[in-house]
Amino acid sequence: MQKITDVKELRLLANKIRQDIIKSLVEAKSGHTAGSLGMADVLTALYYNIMKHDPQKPGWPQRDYFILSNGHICPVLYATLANAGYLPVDELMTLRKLGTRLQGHPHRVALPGLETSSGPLGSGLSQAAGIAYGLKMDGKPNYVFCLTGDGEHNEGNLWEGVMFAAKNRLDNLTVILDRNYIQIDGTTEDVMPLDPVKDKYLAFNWHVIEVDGNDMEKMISALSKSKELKGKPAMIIANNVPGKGVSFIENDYEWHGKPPTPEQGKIALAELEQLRETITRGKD
Ligand SMILES: Cc1ncc(C[n+]2csc(CCOP(=O)(O)OP(=O)(O)O)c2C)c(N)n1
Ligand SMILES: [Mg+2]
Repeated sequence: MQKITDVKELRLLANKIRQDIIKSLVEAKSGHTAGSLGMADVLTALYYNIMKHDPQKPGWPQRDYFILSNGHICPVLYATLANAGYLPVDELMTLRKLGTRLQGHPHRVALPGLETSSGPLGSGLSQAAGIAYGLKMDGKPNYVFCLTGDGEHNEGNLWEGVMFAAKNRLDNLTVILDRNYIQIDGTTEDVMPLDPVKDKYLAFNWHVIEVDGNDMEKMISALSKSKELKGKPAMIIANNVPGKGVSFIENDYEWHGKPPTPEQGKIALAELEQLRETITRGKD
């Protein structure tokens, strides 16, 4: 796919993806809003600038892999894949409906472009490490990206993947931590403190980069840098605002797993539209 380098264009795409997330969640009447909005910049950076992939050929052997381990935020993945051309944008309105390809948690065989099924937390990092290991065994240059949640780090089996990746020096793997400090029923630090997460990954023998996950320019440079790092897997701690772009959703764990009502959806879309105009005018 053609790489987009213009930061303004990328920010406008992330805004469009956020609007599509809101629309699909309002229509579905259920689903995960905060994490999806928070990760729109990261997925835009990956799919429009960083990864080698072809929406016309989802199984292209030379593609880079994206593994969504925190499967519940799939509305952002579906909206990104749709806007990139993997599926019609209109199909986003079928989210969570009976028989849809857009299941409430990603179902790999249902939709081209999905590399794994996810939803049960804790497995994606190991799956990504396994793919990266296999690619190395075959001497292939493909790169693997994996997104994980911070609440997801409460799953003990995730740390087995962290050790495996370090042991096998998987420098064809970048894991991004959706560091939004919320999870299903509270803040991460209340439920099960994760900090100092940077020190933890350094102690597990990973490269670590910390970045503002809502800053497109910085996110792209962190992702590009992580691909160049050698000898160890890379962790990017993407600090971000859950619900980013919609004032009444931001930084509130109550929005982890509920959709906007139609009225709230209208307000959310109006806010995002205003943001779009600000970006277009270059004032933000
Ligand atoms: C194995 C497993 N246990 C519990 C759940 C239920 N669950 C879904 S999301 C979630 C919280 C995850 O927190 P985080 O990864 O930080 O997601 P965020 O709230 O930031 O979107 C939990 C406990 C699950 N999906 N899988
Ligand atoms: Mg979280």
